[in-house]
Amino acid sequence: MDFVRSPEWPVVPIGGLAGNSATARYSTAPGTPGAVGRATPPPAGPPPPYRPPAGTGPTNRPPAAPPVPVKILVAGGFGVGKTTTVGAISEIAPLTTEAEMTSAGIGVDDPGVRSTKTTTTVAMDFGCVTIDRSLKLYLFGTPGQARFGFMWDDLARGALGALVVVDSARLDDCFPAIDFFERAGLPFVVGVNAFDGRLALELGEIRWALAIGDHVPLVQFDARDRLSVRDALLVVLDRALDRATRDRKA
Ligand SMILES: Nc1nc2c(ncn2[C@@H]2O[C@H](COP(=O)(O)OP(=O)(O)OP(=O)(O)O)[C@@H](O)[C@H]2O)c(=O)[nH]1
Ligand SMILES: [Mg+2]
Repeated sequence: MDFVRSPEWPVVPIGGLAGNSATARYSTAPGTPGAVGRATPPPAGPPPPYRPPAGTGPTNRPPAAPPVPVKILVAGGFGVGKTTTVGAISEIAPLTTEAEMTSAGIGVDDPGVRSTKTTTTVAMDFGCVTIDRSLKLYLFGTPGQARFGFMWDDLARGALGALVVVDSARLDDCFPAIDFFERAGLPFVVGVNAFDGRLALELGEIRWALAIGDHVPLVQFDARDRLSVRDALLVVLDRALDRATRDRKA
């Protein structure tokens, strides 16, 4: 019978026979002291008390406080991008209440000629986003049509501020939202949703047309872009904190 050898088992180990010696493998020659057993005898006396590795044991620090919840409204006229705004930033799957738009809405609900919109919010949108360890925003999107206006009072309860989303091509649709927050005395920021990255008017013209005071921030943002929405919400937060600080001083 012929001698058969598996190709993956070389006859001579890699590095030659010397490479397979105890010295090469364990760095000690066979028979030398220390090759077997303990190199140094244990110290006399009882073993030291157990200490967990640094950073793993219990600490005296109090447990971290949960982030402060802040309620923010995302409001505005019909089809301006409120649901899109909440969905773009929410860290949870947003709660939406979208219903199919039917022919009954033709002539009543006008989302603009460019819109491919097929659904509309019939109650509210809900999402949340953690700003940092101390602050978490809870976002409530309002319905857009005037006939759902009665819900705004309830949605606004407890809110610290609002982002009023505006379509620059349909400015008149956002007047009720601006009136609402001015009357409610709630800090708000006007966010012009740049549909397709373009505004129909300059920001200065929009401010003039909406007749909002200089104290009301007016920002351009993209409702589909998370970072853009985040920046707009930070302006709302800034304004809300500003108001809260002033109220506390007064
Ligand atoms: N091209 C473009 N489309 C957008 C933008 N924002 C929203 N849309 C689209 O515009 C339509 C309206 O968006 P929604 O977020 O449903 O608007 P809404 O304000 O919640 O509408 P209602 O709740 O019905 O009042 C949807 O088809 C979106 O996909 C945008 O910035 N650019
Ligand atoms: Mg909506």
